[in-house]
Amino acid sequence: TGPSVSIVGITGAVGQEFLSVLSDRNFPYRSLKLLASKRSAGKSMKFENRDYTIEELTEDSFEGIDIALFSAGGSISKKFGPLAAQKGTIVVDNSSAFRMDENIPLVIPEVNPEAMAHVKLGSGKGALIANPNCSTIICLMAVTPLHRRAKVKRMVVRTYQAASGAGAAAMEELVLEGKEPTCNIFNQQYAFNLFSHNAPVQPNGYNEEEMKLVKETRKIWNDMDVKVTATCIRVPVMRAHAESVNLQFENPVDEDTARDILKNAPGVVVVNDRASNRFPTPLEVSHKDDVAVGRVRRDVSQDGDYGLDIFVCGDQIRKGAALNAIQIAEMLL
Ligand code: 2RA
Repeated sequence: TGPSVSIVGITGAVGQEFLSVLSDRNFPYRSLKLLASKRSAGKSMKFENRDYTIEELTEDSFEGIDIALFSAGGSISKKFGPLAAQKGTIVVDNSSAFRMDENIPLVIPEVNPEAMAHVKLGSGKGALIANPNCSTIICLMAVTPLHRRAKVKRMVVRTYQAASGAGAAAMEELVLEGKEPTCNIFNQQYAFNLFSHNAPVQPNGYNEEEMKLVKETRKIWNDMDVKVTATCIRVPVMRAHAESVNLQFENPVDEDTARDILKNAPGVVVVNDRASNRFPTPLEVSHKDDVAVGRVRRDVSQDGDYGLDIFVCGDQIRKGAALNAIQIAEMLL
């Protein structure tokens, strides 16, 4: 029983995390097909006591597949995503290929499940569903419960993004083991350093990662008026992003109420121990499902209870990618 599932990009960090999440959540799949490029085809893998052979991704890969989880980069998604959907497969895509397409839902299950209400498993109709960018998911997991209560007018985000978001090779560059730091992945030294995010800078001076936060937030909240600005920084941390978020609200929300709202928010834990100066860290959220929020405080630069500062950390590979995609797949069951 359960749907037939395929994973596109099984050799990548997110591809591998799809397997861990499927297993951790006992996702009820009927069959599993592992797809990758020609280079990896033929290799064998063990998963849940079964042997699998990685198959080459081709136009025929989606015959009889109910759900396909894609994480193999934008160009593969653009080529094979629509093809799979035409064959009746529901594609959950982790790339940026379809995120801003107005006909394709961009979904965080805890935030806007209604956006994919029209997608039905077993209807014979395929579909594309986009997974938001990791920094957007982690930010909106914490901010949306507050937005529901007091309506965010303006949001200022500063990110501290981990190596995992740039792929397995960037993570390896941080494993020094006595070696001198190298500059193989970015155009400058990564270990013991930090720099403006490596995404291309646009004519308006923002890089693409920053504009993803602006545009994806508007689409997910279905609020074209919300003001968002962001500065994204790559830091030498392995696999969890941190974000400092300043909020301006339309309606008042005091600090204690905000903390209570966050404590009750699904997928969120509050780590806010002022007395011992303990707040969320990337290390503590690594390999965890929940996003951690702390430093919850009234913004003293704003009048009354109309402004808050918070600090958020979330595992980039898990909630920022694989877990969110599999939660989307679970909503189809
Ligand atoms: C990052 N945007 O740079 C990536 C992950 N999706 O962290």
